[in-house]
Amino acid sequence: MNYDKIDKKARKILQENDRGLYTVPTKGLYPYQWNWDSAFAAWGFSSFNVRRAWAELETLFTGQWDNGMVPHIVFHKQAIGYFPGPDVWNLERVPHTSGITQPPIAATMARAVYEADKHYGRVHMELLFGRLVSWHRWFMKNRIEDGMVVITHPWESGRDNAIDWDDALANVDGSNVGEYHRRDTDHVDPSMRPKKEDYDKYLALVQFSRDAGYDEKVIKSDGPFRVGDVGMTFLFLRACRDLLHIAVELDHEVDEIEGWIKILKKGVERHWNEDRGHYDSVDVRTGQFTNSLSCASFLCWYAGIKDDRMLTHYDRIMQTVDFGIPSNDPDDPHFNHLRYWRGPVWGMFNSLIGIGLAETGHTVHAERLRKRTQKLIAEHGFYEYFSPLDGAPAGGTHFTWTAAIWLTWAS
Ligand code: 9WN
Repeated sequence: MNYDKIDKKARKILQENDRGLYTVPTKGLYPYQWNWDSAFAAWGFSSFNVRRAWAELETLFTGQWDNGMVPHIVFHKQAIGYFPGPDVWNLERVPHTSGITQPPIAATMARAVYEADKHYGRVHMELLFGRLVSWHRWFMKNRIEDGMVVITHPWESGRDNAIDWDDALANVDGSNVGEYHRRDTDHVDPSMRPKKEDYDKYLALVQFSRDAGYDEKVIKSDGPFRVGDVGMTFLFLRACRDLLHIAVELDHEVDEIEGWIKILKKGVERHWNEDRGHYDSVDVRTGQFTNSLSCASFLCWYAGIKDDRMLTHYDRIMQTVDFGIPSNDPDDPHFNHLRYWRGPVWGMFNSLIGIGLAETGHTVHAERLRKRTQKLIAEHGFYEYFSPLDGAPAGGTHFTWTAAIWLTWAS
């Protein structure tokens, strides 16, 4: 296979999705700047245009709120084709944003961009550092319970309709949200997207937060959905470690960040579901585990946790499917190989799991995952996600983060 051609195609996708100073995840389906997609985009750009990579991160932080929160979408410019848009979130600030956050991987990707060219990146890293610290401080102040990162909306996890959230969503009433027109199913086969009953609940949660004036105290005391997301905890722990590394490099205070890492390591222990023998999310309203083994549980290594207990599950799952790692355990009765976060394999998730495996000494596992992901993308294209059973492409096409991880990790 001629990888030069595919490399070129990957760069072309980033350029096509480039809106000047930010990148859309893909044309049509997602016409705005998404938080963690942009962090992946910056990583991708860093392989051939470091300058553009910094612009991506800096534009994302123009959406940062005064309290430090970095929203999951920044609506720089009105676009059709996506629901819910800025009018639904109803926030006064400019640029318009959504009112929830997303996995905080920006510090991790900023470190990667910085390391691609330290000479050029030094001043950019200096400027972004304080903003990253204030976002992380927002998490520590508002979203940590028992050391776990709590999400208040499934969209915050980045794994919207994961099986993990099913039980917790039973507490959300979606029956009074009124009429609305979804746009995602205009672009993608509805059988590959969340169901209507899920969307009703997503909207009910948006309306709840909006009516609460996005007040974190009210959301914590009265919010109908609050889950300690194992993926968020691992990614945030990783990001805090990267932030610490940056702080040392730039000669900044480290005590506060070291304190965060200590707390999050305790959270990792709380995520261990002894009965099922794997890391799991926790419904903090009830204290119950979600009893769901998803791709997020395998981020333990990326978070720097040296834990061979997860390898047994990893090996079993990889033997069951052709292309791992699926977003949910195929042995789960709710597994669906094409429905979004309930089974499909996501290249960007593989890159994080693979890096974690390599860093913790599981080099054979890591290399196998990288090679399988390479084959998946080379043979099927730069799709949003794929069936783990046969690699069939699904969701959006010409996808930014799939192109980004091809350039930085998979190829
Ligand atoms: C809601 C953009 C985003 C990703 C998420 C993915 C999906 C949005 C949606 O697309 O979520 O934020 O409308 O489905 O689940 O991880 O950031 O690619």
